Amino acid sequence: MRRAFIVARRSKASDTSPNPRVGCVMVKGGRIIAEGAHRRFGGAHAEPMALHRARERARGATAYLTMEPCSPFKGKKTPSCAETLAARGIKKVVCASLDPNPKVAGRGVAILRRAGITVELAENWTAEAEKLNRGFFSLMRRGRPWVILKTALSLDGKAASASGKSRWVTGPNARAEVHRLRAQVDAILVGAGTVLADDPALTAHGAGKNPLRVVLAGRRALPKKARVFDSAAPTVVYKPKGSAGLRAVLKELSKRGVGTLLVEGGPTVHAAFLRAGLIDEAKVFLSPKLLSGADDPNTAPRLKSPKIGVYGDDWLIDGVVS
Ligand code: AOF
Ligand code: ZN
Repeated sequence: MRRAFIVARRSKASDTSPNPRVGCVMVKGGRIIAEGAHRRFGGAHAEPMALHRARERARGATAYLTMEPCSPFKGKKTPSCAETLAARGIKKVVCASLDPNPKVAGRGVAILRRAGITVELAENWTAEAEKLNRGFFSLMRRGRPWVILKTALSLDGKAASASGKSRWVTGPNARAEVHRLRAQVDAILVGAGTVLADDPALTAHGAGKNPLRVVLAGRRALPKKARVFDSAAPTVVYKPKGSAGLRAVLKELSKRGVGTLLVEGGPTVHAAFLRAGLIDEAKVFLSPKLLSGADDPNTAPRLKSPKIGVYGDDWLIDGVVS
């Protein structure tokens, strides 16, 4: 099963989205005979990819799957994997999770069992299977994306200098990680305040596919020349009212197939999402700078070679200021 997850992770979440990443490893006589992964949305599923490589050796083999094989349903783009596995003489199937898609949800397992195949649910792998496809599980179970709050703060908790400058709080390595993060999510959201103050491009800057860009409009007009409106990726603008409005935005994004959403801020937008209970995960970048009272983040005082101490769930970050 560990191998099936490695194989699944070779696909990029942004390539299969809103479909899940799935890995399949076929074993016979204690040896791996074939592997396969779902590579892109609308393309072959993990199971036929592995079956193709296994050829006639598939008969009598055990298939390890990160998710239950699919059953037939209306509007499907590919043949049903449960039926295909049965037709090819697979003897046993071990899956890390069921398929949360209500159109499948156990029907795949039922098809296998009816065909006389032994099916095992590897419960110790289920949490890992959900982690592999946060967006897909969230869309299928809650009808809304998995929402990640991202922020970059100075050590004294500021997102910008006293004069309002936010370029740059964190260094180039942290920023490169943000670009990689953007390439992994389906959409990225900011408030109008961030567009007006920072004029961010909100692209992956070459780290991968650019996500859909989402701007929450306020009272102030958004400049047509803002970088978020360039041709690098599509951009949508919403004007939500209150937490019901935010939920409606998430519903709209789900309909567009957005499984994972990165909320980059600013603080007003973060607060609104948090108040509405709509944040699932947070990524907080901390810089060793002290921005309180600083005009320019690039010349602000900072800790030199800081040490981190861990006290329960708290940290002490200690260093000489230079
Ligand atoms: C599998 N193996 O590798 C994946 C599965 O439109 P389709 O035919 O691509 O079907 C999409 C659905 O299939 C998707 O919503 C999910 O329920 C399941 N994904 N199933 O057996 C795979 N990617
Ligand atoms: Zn399938």
